[in-house]
Amino acid sequence: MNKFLEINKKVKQALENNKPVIALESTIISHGMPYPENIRVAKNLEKIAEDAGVIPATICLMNGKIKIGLNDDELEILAVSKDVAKVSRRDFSRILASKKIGATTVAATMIAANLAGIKVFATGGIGGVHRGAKDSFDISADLQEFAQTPVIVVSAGAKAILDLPKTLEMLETFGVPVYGFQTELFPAFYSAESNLHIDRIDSEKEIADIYKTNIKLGLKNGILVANPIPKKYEIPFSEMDEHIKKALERAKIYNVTGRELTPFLLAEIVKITKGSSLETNIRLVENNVALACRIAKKF
Ligand code: PSU
Ligand code: MN
Repeated sequence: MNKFLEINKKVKQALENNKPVIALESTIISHGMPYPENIRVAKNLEKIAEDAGVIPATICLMNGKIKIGLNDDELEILAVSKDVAKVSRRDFSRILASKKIGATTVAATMIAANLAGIKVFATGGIGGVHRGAKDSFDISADLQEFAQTPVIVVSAGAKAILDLPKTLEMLETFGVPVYGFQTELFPAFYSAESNLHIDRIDSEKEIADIYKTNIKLGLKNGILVANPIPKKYEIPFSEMDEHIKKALERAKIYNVTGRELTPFLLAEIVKITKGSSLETNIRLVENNVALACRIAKKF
């Protein structure tokens, strides 16, 4: 076992006894949602998993360790502290070596989950190719991670603030399978569908079977399961697009780039929609956790 790993008792026991476990990320807590909703969501996601008979493992970096499975105090620190680094692949060792607190993005959570032997991970939406990337070159490290780390990630597609066609193209280039769960249209985070076609899969078992085949073949890539938000909670794409454009303009005015951009856009959209995007964001993550639990049980 990797010497940096600190797996809590419940998760360790579950892994040793082949009981289902899912990973959860912490950037969504520290940088993706405002306080106090973030802590409420973090705890509720764990409860959804527990109620489904699955052990949740929220992941972060703390005291020079990769923590797999957090207690209430640790979740609280991530939710409240202003001093939490956003950790993607490139930041991983810096934050460990300096013993700072780091919230893990999709990329970093995949690395940690894979080290711990956790196969399924639920999040909101993955990072991807930003709009305007042909000038800014801003492409999330999440995409590269999928090319090299064998974890199943359940997500409501990619965040609608992104360039979705280019995000799918990039995933294809990296050899990353994207499966629509009971849909052939790529979900657009706040909206249940975009007009982009992906391969459809109808059962949790098929996803587990594909993962197992992939591993037997010696392939190292992850798998993206795109799970649409239930229609009754969605904000239609046409409506959302207006808000996103406004948020993007503000990012330009304030010259927000790099790792600050995604958290800035999410927070602006919450302001512009007077909180309704946050409500939608919460619903879709809950929905993803529920599906991740059902997939984890197929192993
Ligand atoms: N999805 C959300 N909220 C978030 C994120 C995703 O609903 O905060 C985070 C994830 O941790 C994802 C990260 O990995 O945003 C992508 O950031 P960037 O574009 O800087 O790579
Ligand atoms: Mn970026």
